[in-house]
Amino acid sequence: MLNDIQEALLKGKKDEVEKLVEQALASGQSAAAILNEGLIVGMDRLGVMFKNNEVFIPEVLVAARAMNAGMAKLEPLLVKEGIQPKGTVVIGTVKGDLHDIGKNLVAMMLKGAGYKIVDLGIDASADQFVAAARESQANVVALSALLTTTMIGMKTIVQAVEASGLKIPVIIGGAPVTRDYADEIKAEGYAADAASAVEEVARLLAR
Ligand code: B1M
Repeated sequence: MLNDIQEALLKGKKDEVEKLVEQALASGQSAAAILNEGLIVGMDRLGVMFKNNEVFIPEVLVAARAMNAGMAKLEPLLVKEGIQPKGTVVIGTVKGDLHDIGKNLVAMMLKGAGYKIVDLGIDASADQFVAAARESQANVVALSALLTTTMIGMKTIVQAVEASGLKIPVIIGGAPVTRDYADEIKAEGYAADAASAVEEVARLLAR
């Protein structure tokens, strides 16, 4: 069934992905397995096809829409109810970057772990991050970038948070981002995937 989810995702069949996710849940599959072995593997396969010019942006967009629809079905199960927030995280995809699936996943996992999330969406500027962090009295600012061209902008945001006088850490992530790059731009936190992002935020707040 997880394979069927991958296939439906590759074809961008949103309604079918939603239906298959519901069926998988009803058959006892865990939300984590559906996410990791169904939706994410499907998206990885699509990434390879995109790279090999076997699919193009329109197909990737409809698959992304199907992925988000599937994730929305899983979200209530990944998010625990009635917990006092452990802290507030302002999250967004940085300026010039429109990729939001990974960022949404990180936001969802953090929500599930008990954090309040202020999501700035995509194409978010340094000013937006600083204003939202100030307004929400955030404990952490979290930046996502999927392009080598936009990850460079993370440095501006780290510097803007520092210059604003808000004494809160910045965590960065996304496919091209590395721990070395985080060190280079003086971002205190880095995570390679959504689960590690939860651990990293907890580490930053425990200091
Ligand atoms: Co784009 N794209 N894309 N794309 N796209 C990539 C990223 C690319 C690697 C494809 C390729 O060439 N193989 C390539 C980037 C090359 C590079 O710079 N190194 C690329 C390109 C080139 C482009 C365009 C420039 C294409 C064009 O127009 N010629 C263009 C740029 C648009 C822009 O942003 N300005 C573009 C456009 C798009 C779409 C809009 C069509 C679509 C995005 C739709 C959407 O997000 N709503 C899209 C997609 C879907 C992809 C691929 C296929 C899939 C990305 C994805 O969602 N992965 C991608 C290829 C690939 O990655 N295999 C590709 C699934 C997701 C769960 O993983 O986002 O990596 P990911 O998130 C992970 C981790 O990175 C991490 O945790 C997540 C879960 O484990 N993580 C964090 C992410 N953020 C984090 C933050 C953290 C911590 C961890 O802390 C805060």
